[in-house]
Amino acid sequence: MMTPEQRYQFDLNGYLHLEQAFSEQELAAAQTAAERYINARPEDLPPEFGTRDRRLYDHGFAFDKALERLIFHPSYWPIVKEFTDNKPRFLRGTLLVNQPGGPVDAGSLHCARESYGWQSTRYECRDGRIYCDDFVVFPYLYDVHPGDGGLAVLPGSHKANFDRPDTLFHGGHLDDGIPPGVVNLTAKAGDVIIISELLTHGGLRWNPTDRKRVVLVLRYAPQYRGGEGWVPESLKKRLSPETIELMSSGSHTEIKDVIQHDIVTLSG
Ligand SMILES: O=C(O)CCC(=O)C(=O)O
Repeated sequence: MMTPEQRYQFDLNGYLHLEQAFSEQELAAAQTAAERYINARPEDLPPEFGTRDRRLYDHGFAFDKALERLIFHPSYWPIVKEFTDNKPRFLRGTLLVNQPGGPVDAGSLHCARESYGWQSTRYECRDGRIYCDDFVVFPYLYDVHPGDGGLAVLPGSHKANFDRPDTLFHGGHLDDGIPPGVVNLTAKAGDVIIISELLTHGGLRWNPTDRKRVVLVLRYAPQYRGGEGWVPESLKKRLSPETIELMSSGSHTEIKDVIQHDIVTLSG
């Protein structure tokens, strides 16, 4: 179950910051795996892996079991279940990296409502529980300090009923720094930030010249929501049966086996 505190904060803000969600061992294993991916020579990587821009590393979640395991992490597994009314589907997961010498530029404000239309995405509360049909879990593998840059959000905008006027928030451009009203979320290594895709958000320029930001981007939706083809079939042979099940689509009534477990351990 989500705690009342988590529910109140997510409903109010459209995001949740879980501090120190991972154990030291989990974090160290995830960091080692991410470094192995980031530092690999392209020719040494399996064909499904790679990066076109040194910012988004394809299918990062599948690179190593230490990362794949985070799909089910107990600190947010109850949230994944609640948001989807126990019918979740894991869609895909890249590894997002801002590194000195690589792409560090700002990205503009956006959200599912603005990109795909107001009908595209739902956020509702019923019977004391939250329903959210498009959300992202961001595990942070390294510290982000105030002033570094990174994730910027417009708190409460997941419930906006009007179009965002271009005259507000620098027209959504984040190149000139953080507009008044927009909040930079700074997470420490081992923290997790969860957002609704209805929350207006973007990335501020990454400022440090001696440190990188490494964040796993795990995307979830209900199992009956459409969409295929994000993950190549050939990648699936690397994945554990529990992950394959969570990635499968399903009907409005089917309950996946994996949902019966509070703690999901990868079996293969
Ligand atoms: O943390 C960031 O850089 C923002 C990520 C973002 O905008 C997104 O995933 O859509």
